[in-house]
Amino acid sequence: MEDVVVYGVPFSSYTWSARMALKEKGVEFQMVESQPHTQLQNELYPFGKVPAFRHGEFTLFETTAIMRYVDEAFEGPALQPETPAERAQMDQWMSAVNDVYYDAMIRRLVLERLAPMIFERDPDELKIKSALPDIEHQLDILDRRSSRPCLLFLG
Ligand SMILES: N[C@@H](CCC(=O)N[C@@H](CS)C(=O)NCC(=O)O)C(=O)O
Repeated sequence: MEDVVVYGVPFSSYTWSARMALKEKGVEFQMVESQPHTQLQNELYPFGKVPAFRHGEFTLFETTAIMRYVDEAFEGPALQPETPAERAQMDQWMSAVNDVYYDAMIRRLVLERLAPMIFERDPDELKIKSALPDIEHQLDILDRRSSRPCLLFLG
């Protein structure tokens, strides 16, 4: 098999998504630890974010593009639903996660809570506090739209 490589930060949620798609598909790959905005990452992803992906000579950035490519380019169990309606719902939720959920859950809560480790500064407690009602609302919507309830521990 040609080289399959994910370039990213192990704890990054988007890097996890790319790796999970490869794992679910049963594709062997190498994980190269690469921080955002380094020379390597800027070469692979014009805006320097993680993850980036390489399959032989072919490179990609943007997690949904990577996951869709992984599903369609390799043998293994299908990761996407078959019907147009179900695929559209998949796109709808991935887009909502990118556009809405990521900001509150990751930027304003998780990254802020991990600020001492990542940015070497104190967490911005006001930012975290402002994220909590938004997250509660977002998870409530997921609960109402999904057959699997979300567990919420915001206390
Ligand atoms: N739209 C991108 C978002 C990727 C992203 O935001 N990655 C974060 C880590 S989880 C990152 O690189 N952050 C650094 C930055 O935004 O400068 C994708 O879907 O791959």
